[in-house]
Amino acid sequence: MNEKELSKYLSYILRHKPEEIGLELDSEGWGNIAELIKKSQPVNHAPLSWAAIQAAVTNSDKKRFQISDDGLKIRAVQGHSTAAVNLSFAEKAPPAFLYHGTALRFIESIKAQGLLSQERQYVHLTEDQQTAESVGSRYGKVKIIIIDALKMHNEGFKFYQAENNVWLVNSVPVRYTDLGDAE
Ligand code: HQG
Repeated sequence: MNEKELSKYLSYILRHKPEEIGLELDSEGWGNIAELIKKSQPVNHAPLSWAAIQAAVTNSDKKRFQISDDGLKIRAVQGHSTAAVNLSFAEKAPPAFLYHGTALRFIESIKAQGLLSQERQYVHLTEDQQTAESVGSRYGKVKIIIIDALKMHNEGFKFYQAENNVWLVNSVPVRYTDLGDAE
């Protein structure tokens, strides 16, 4: 596995399917690295190395992963869909506006339902339009949605920020977006 493949593999196991290799994650998302290496071996013919894992963590463009202070455990800092994990994010007031990049073809549905977390635990938002652009373009022709985040927060919605600065919220009603009021 090259570094990109390893990063995708780590995302898959640590965010979505730890059970696929029988890896136990605690509620904060931590899994034991030695166990991850051992249990990955049947899936990945060449054994993963500590150094490769460390490099994938350090070089992750979005800082997706974290290694524990004692060096023994690893977790994804956001993006989970697995019910085994429930990270205890601290609530935080967001900036005035946040961005969400999506595909143009999802817009009608988003206008009808607002932004929903879909398979993941939260809707992911960013302060950075460039990031929103690249996130949205994974699914097709991109559309950037502007979210009136501080207003939402002031009206009672809880916002969280992951270690890698991604903003998280349970859902975004369409009235807080620049898509119009229809709900
Ligand atoms: C869309 C990446 C129809 C939503 C990024 C998105 C992010 C709706 C898709 C992280 C909808 C879900 C997450 C509705 C939302 N109707 N479509 N009502 N509400 N959607 O991948 O935000 O590279 O689960 O717009 O950096 O794209 O993986 O979420 O297009 O932080 O580390 O449903 O993934 O990080 O897609 O991306 P996703 P996302 P990584």
